[in-house]
Amino acid sequence: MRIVNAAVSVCSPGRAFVTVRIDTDAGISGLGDATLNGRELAVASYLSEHVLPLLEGRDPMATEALWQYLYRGAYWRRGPVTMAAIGAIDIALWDLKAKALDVPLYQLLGGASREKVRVYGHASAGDLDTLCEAVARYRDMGYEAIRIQCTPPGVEHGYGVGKGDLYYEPATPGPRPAEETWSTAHYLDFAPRMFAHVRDAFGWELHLLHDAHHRLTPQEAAWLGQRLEPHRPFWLEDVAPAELQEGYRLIRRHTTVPLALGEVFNSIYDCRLLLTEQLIDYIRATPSHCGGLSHLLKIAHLAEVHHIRTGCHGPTDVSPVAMAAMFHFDLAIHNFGIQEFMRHTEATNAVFPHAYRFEDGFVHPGDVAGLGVDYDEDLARQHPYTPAYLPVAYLDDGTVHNW
Ligand code: EZ4
Ligand code: CO
Repeated sequence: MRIVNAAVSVCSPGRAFVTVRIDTDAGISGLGDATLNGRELAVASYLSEHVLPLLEGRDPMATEALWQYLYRGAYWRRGPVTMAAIGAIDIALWDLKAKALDVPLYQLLGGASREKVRVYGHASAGDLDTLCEAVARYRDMGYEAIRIQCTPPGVEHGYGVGKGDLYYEPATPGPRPAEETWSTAHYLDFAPRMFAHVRDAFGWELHLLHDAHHRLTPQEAAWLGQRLEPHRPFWLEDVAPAELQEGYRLIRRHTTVPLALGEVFNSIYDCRLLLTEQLIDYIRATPSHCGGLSHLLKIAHLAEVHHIRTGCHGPTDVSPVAMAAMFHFDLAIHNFGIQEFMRHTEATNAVFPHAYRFEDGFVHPGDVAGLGVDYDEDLARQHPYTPAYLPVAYLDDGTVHNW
């Protein structure tokens, strides 16, 4: 079997997605997701100008060799654009390989290690009572694990607060990023009260998660972690930026709160120290942003050696193609922890019909050969690309902060 064609396309059924399709002379095709929120055209161009023309005539079953060729062969290593592009090719090749062997992809990753994949949903609101209503709505849908985000009083924009009921999308359409203001002091005052309020309302029946979205220093993160311990969060996510991995030693020394990190990581080198020193509990790296399944498997195996579990990033800015890749991965690896599962809109699901299904707080990837996802290209063409950006955050004195 040989690759005869490879193409990338960008569509916006409500939000932008970058999709790769690889075709073979055997008539089998594979799909990959190259979406990088707010930087879609950079990845599409890297793919169409520099990667896709190299694939013709190659053996699509040689997933590892092709990965190494694209990674080492570029000379310029790592980085979000490059690794999202390599990730999309790799996912498409695994899809192809599983279709060629006529098995659901998880069978090639070790087979099922569990019956189903536990997922968490996103409850958010502008005040605590509405937040409890949102938590109850997710609980009633069957979610056993729920991320809670609420706008702190005195803060103009809390991170992670959606506009609608069930859909959360942080990017806003337009030629420039939206601007938001942030106050760490108000947030630190409020976050423990938010947890206390939700625990009072729901007791211990639910796993509660929370995302600080890179806004604290390690010392502030340690302070917050201590105060959340009595409420036993499932995890506290992205409490501080991790360019300085050693910074997490400080957080770790001061709190037992479980830490999750890594949704912006694009290679194993972003988390090597975090894993080998057991500085985190859950690794958030995700296949489409982190070099595909081939690379993510290496991260998961290194994590397993150090008693760290996975918690793949699964936001709405990852298409159903990469979501399916995660569900197959989650079902197969031993050290799976939990899977983020935000809900795509009906418009998105129509463009990417898929076999994975949600039931009572869990997802199963389905038993269709390959990933179990299709791409309706005619429908996609009816949703042309619309530029959208993630917001930029400022402190109240105008200093640029981490969004
Ligand atoms: O803000 O994917 O845990 N999930 C998140 C996400 C990110 C977006 C950025 O594009 O933090 O919602
Ligand atoms: Co996050």
